Amino acid sequence: MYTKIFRTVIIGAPGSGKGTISELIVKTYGCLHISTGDILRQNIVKNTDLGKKAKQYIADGQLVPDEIVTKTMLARITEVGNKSYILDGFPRNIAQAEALAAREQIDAVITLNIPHDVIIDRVKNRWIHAPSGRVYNIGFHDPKVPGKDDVTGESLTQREDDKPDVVAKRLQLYDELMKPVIAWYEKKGLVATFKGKKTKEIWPRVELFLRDRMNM
Ligand code: G5P
Ligand code: MG
Repeated sequence: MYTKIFRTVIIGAPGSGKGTISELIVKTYGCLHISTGDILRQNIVKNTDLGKKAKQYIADGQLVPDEIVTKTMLARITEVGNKSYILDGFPRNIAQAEALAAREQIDAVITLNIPHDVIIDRVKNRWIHAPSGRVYNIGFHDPKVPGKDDVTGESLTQREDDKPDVVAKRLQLYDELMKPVIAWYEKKGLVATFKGKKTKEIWPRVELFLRDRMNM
């Protein structure tokens, strides 16, 4: 367990493995995983005001408006308090990056660079347990019982935004909005980029990078 506070942002296209790598970071370093998409999907399942506002944007592959997301994420970060965390899915544009920087000092930014054809293949096989955010993939990380969550036994679902036309839109939006955000963090000397097709090849490199940044 790492004892100093360390705040990481993970950036990558839809389906690039941000959630998967974040879970490995959580297991290895004991920090918290704060995922915007998971928070929004949990609110959709519970049909909260936030969920009702976010639902259509997500289904269409559009960003949920900044004022809603930034407020939600900064509130979550306040709740977390003085703990190490990995931020997944936030910031998503320069306005969000600036709002975050005004509040928090980020120690490292991991970017995942996975070919789009690999991503398109992967998300076809993605199944999730929306209430918890647990993610499965047929042939890569299968549930113990087909179609059921390992922990609760509840049914798994596919994401509304994993339909091929919506995935294409999300990939295009990612390229457009995230290049400037990555350049913005690069100027601050925070970025490490990991290229590859498989999480099992990328993860050992991410682990080494974090170990080095944390001076472990
Ligand atoms: P999300 O939820 O942030 P995305 O699009 O950024 O969504 P996504 O789709 O959740 O990212 P990921 O987390 O990068 O992808 O990938 P993952 O789930 O870990 O891995 C993808 C699949 O591949 C999984 O099934 C996994 O098991 C499998 N896999 C992993 N590694 C391998 C491997 O090596 N091999 C194989 N075969 N499979 C593997 O955002 C969703 C929406 O919420 C809104 C937007 O509408 C957004 O579109 N939103 C925001 N709106 C405004 N501002 C923000 N900051 C917002 N954040 C979210
Ligand atoms: Mg994710």
